Formats: sequence, C-alpha cells, structure tokens
Amino acid sequence: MNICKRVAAVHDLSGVGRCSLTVIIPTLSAMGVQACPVPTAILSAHTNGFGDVVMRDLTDYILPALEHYKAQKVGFDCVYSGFLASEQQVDHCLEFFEKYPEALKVVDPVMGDNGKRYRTYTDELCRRMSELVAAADIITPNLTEASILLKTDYPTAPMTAFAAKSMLVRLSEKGPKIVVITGIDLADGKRCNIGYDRENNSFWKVVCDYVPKHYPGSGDIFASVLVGGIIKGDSLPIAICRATEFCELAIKTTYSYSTDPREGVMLESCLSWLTSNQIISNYTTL
Ligand code: PXL
Repeated sequence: MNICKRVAAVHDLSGVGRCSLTVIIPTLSAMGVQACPVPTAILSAHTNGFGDVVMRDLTDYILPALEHYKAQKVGFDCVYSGFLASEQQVDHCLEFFEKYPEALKVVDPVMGDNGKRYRTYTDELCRRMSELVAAADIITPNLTEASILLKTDYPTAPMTAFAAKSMLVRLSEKGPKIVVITGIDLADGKRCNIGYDRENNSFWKVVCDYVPKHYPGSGDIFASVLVGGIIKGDSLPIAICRATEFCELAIKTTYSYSTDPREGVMLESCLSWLTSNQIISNYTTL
C-alpha cells in the first residue's frame, strides 16, 4: 500500500495556460497525494486561444511506461485520465485500468467547453472517449462533454432539476457509478456542480457564484480536487464541495486581477487553501 496515495495522471503537458498536468500535479501535491504524470502529449500551450500551438503526440510512450511500472511493481491507487491526443490512447488508458484493477478509475472526458469541441477532438476520438467512460468508476464531464457523450444538443437555456438528474442517470447507465457534471445553470438561476452516486441513488448539488469569464484548466483543477478528496476519504458531496469551493476561490482571485483569461487561473496564489484540508458541507440534494 502507498502511504501517500499515488495517482497515475494520464493527461497532456501544456507549457503555457495553466491546464492539465501543470495544474493537476500541484493540486494533488497540495492535498498530500502523489501525482505521477503519464503525458499524452506535450504542447507549447493549451489549444484555446494561443494560435498554432506546437504539439508532440506521445502515443508511443504510454504503453512502454505502463510496462515499466508493472515490471517495477509500482502501485497506483488511482488511474485518472484527461486530454487524449489520439484514438489509440483510449486503448492505452483501458490497458492501464486492466493492469491496475484495484485502482480507482477516473475519466475526465476532456473534449470541449462552452458548447464547442476542442479543435484536436475528431468525431472518432469523441466516440472512443465514450468507450473509456464506460470503463470508469467516476467521470467528471462539463455540460458540453456530457452533451457530446449523450449525443444531445448542448442546453443553452437553464435546466430543470429533473433534466439535470436525467442527464446524470443516463451518463451513469453507460457504466460509471459516480457521475459529476460541472457548469450547470439551473432554472432557479443558480450555477452549480452536480453529482450522482448510483449505488446509493443519491443526487447532490453544490451552488457557486457565476463569474463572467472562462478560464481554461479550471475543469482540470476541479476534477483533481475531487479525485484527491475522494481517495483521501471524502464523501461524494464533500468532495464536490471542496472542488467547487477551491475553483471558486481560484476563479474569483484571478478575475479580481483582470488577467488574460487564456493564462488560466492564478493557482499559485491559492494553493495554500488546499493544504488546510477543511471539511466543507454546503451541499444540498438535487
Ligand atoms: O483544460 C482542458 C485542456 C487540456 N489540455 C489541452 C487543452 C485543454 C483545453 O483547452 O487545450 C491541450
């Protein structure tokens, strides 16, 4: 057993713009969880606003790295995937899941945001992402990704609680027993993150303030805090609260400085909040 919980983080490494591994590693570290990067690609910056980024696909790296870990008897408590650079990487994530059957399988089905797909995501890569979702224990799509997975139109109007619950249940029917969807606008005017645990048939809602700017990478931070919380023993609603509250702190701090949103959130200024490990319980049922 790892004394400090250890996560294999199968995500890209983007040099500029604070997303994926550059936020996942410090976030998990601040929570006392070891993040072992398994990079899917190296990019000069994320693909959301920096023009023609330089990208190196690392598809041929992942399986040899996995074999090395198995040969060295390296254990992981969690395998957590995100931005993938090719369809074959879906198979490589599935292989990770198979080789570490005891590990918690978390898929952040990174594919798009604000109703739009990221530019490197083809139809086929999105289809394969659904296969990966089916093998996961926990998934953390935003509303755009949830709509892609369910092959439904992106809801532009606020949703009823009934529609939000139905989305959670339909995603869970694909396989994962825990589904968390971020960035939901409910018909009561509240922006929130919602979760569902199929085994307990429980639905949760955590409300947050709406900030009129979008910062790439905030979904990666949300999912990382959620993962860190759950593997350290948080209940689902408490983990959603922790992740929501931290993202709200990072987003509002950043907004107050009027920085270029492409740069992501000012994670460095906020990380100390995570180390304090407070329990937060401002959830309600959905
Ligand atoms: O935060 C999601 C993400 C991850 N990786 C890359 C991205 C994005 C979002 O734009 O471009 C490369």
